[in-house]
Amino acid sequence: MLGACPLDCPDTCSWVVTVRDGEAVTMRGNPDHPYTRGALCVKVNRYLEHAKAADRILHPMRRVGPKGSGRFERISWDEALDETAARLRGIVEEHGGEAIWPYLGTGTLGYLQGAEGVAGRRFWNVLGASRHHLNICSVAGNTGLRQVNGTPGGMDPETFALSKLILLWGTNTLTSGHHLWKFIQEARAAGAYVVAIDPIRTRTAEQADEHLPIRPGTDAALALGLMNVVLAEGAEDRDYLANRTSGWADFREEILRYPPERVAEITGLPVAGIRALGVRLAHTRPTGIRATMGIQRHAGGGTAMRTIAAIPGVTGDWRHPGGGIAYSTSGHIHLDIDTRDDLLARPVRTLTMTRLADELDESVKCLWVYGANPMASTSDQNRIRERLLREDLFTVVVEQFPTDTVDYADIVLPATMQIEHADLHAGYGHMYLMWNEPAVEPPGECLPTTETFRRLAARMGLTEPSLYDSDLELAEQLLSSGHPSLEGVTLDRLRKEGWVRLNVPQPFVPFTEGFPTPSGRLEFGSGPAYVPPHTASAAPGPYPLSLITPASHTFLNTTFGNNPELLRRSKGPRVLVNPEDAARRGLGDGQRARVFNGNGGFEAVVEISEKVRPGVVASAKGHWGKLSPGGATVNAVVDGRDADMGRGAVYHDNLVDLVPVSPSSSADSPALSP
Ligand SMILES: Nc1nc2c(c(=O)[nH]1)N[C@H]1C(S)=C(S)[C@@H](COP(=O)(O)OP(=O)(O)OC[C@H]3O[C@@H](n4cnc5c(=O)[nH]c(N)nc54)[C@H](O)[C@@H]3O)O[C@H]1N2
Ligand SMILES: Nc1nc2c(c(=O)[nH]1)N[C@H]1C(S)=C(S)[C@@H](COP(=O)(O)OP(=O)(O)OC[C@H]3O[C@@H](n4cnc5c(=O)[nH]c(N)nc54)[C@H](O)[C@@H]3O)O[C@H]1N2
Ligand code: SF4
Ligand SMILES: [Mo]
Repeated sequence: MLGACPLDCPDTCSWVVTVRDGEAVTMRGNPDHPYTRGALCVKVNRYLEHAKAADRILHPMRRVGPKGSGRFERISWDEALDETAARLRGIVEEHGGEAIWPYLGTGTLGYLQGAEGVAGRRFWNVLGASRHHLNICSVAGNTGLRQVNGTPGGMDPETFALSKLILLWGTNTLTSGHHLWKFIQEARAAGAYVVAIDPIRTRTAEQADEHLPIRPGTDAALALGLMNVVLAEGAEDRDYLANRTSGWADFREEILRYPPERVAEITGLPVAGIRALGVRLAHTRPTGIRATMGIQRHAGGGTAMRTIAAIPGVTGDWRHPGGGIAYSTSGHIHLDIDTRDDLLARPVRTLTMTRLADELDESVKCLWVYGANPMASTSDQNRIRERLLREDLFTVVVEQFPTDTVDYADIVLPATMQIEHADLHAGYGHMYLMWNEPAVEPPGECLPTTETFRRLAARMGLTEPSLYDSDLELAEQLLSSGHPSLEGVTLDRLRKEGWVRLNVPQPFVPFTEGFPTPSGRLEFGSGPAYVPPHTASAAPGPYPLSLITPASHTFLNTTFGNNPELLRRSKGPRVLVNPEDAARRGLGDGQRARVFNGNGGFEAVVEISEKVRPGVVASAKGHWGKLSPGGATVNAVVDGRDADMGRGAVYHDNLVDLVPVSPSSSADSPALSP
């Protein structure tokens, strides 16, 4: 049976599930898919094991212990639907629909069951619920790119095979979307030079030809410095600048304010290294830039993406296959996401995902969490916990596993996993649409998100017909936008073939006919081209270390955080500390430390390493608090603060300090040992 990986990963792999006697027995990467080419990853290789795990939630449950205790009794779906329907109706009548916060995360990106299609939106519109701004991941970068190119969409990642210089900029390819690596290797075989720009010497940086260990949050300054060298070399593409871009005169002035010497001071990189890369950039066509979400999780993250996106405008790289910038291909996907906002009786407020701690106030009476694990994945964890303990808050969590968030639920509803439901997907790192056919029956009483909403609508007596559309009807509607890129892409074909490439040329070179901006040109824009990170602008204070919290190699966000083997392989929670910073604090390798700031703290095992520069520490996201010593995750120290664009999150832009934890103080920790 052909399916697709639902996880929030650019690669959206095609998989083949073998079913014997109604049971899924093997799952393999589809060898025929041009991007998957037969491989899954260290995480999803355990998907079947995970789907059968002993801790899988199989039945609806009602809280019996105090909030946060995670103590539940099994109830029937009938009881669960009666109770949730009655509570929702009561809340709408007494407080209005906006007292409901439908908190949808990225547990699945499916267009039917998850984030990309905003599952449940019709239902919430009929109730008049608050709007949920899913800003947790990529919004600052999307906004910055849109200002320049008119869309976050850029290069087809497959065309990196044709690049001659590849900048892996704030992206850990081998961990967070490794299928791109094949195309990078192809380019290398043809002579390409690969540079990683990352404060951490990641496994990707280790494989690159060169690694620039930049000071966090200073990438826009580096981009300006590189363009400064391009101008000094006289290598800007004057024809492209004159005919295909707008705002060049002003932007050129901005570039001239950033000579390599100044950029070296800001970025902490050597002048010679900046100049050498600038010269290389000036004379290597095509240059392909792979920048993903890492660089935009900063105070100036949107601006960083905007300024980096200016580079191909200056070099004219958009002329060539293998040139330009690739952030997310989502801008090239033109499915008809009909959110049915016409069903709203009146405009409603918007609540922001990463501001759960601030915005979950008395005005919210029901928090409906689905596809999300905010107690582990969202900033300002300690304040979220306080909010979730509120007695008059009705919390429903729709889940597959007993996560940190489930512990705070009043009602828990069991959700299907990908092999058990239908869904439509599009990669955000490739150019294919994918169909996921259910391979097996759901275990226990698990239901797909779509079916849960249909049943709840019926129990509430809602009469809007579109609330009862079937999964296949929803998929047909999504495919019916009439956009030329979907010509020939039908549901029948998807179901038969598993995946279909968008109807675009191969190789795909975007913007040859102009940019989807107001001027039709690449827009350099105005305003500051570099916004310093919080960690640089904050006055010297009690927390001197800059913390990065990147993707874990063994988890996908907090998904798989409870898989015993992947947890063991993560060796975590761990924190990377430079030898200088460790010595100053009397920290030894392998010792447990508390990482803390004014928000709170979490515990991690110290790994002393030159992989991080002095002043920078790193600890991966994805661990569950309840399985960690001390009961908290990295997000206990992450501020609930907005990036410069789109209210993006600032996961890599926080100040902390470390102290050793004496063995006695954590001996009574409820957690597994790492
Ligand atoms: N294995 C695995 N894969 C994943 C995920 C996962 O949790 N695990 N998460 C998925 C999700 S949700 C997403 S959004 C993507 C994210 O994928 P990535 O964009 O790769 O996200 P991060 O790991 O946050 O950051 C990437 C790199 O940016 C670096 N970085 C941080 N700050 C800066 C900076 O200021 N400048 C520069 N130049 N580099 C910086 C980090 O050190 C890190 O190595 O990956 C997806 N893939
Ligand atoms: N410190 C730090 N924190 C981060 C980040 C970081 O870089 N650093 N990155 C952020 C990013 S990029 C992202 S995208 C967010 C992700 O944060 P979340 O959106 O909270 O995603 P997950 O933590 O993976 O939790 C998803 C949950 O959805 C469940 N799930 C999966 N499929 C389904 C389904 O079909 N139905 C239902 N009901 N549930 C399902 C899974 O079991 C899982 O528990 O985390 C953010 N958190
Ligand atoms: S997590 Fe990414 S690399 Fe792993 S199977 Fe899913 S799409 Fe492929
Ligand atoms: Mo994400």
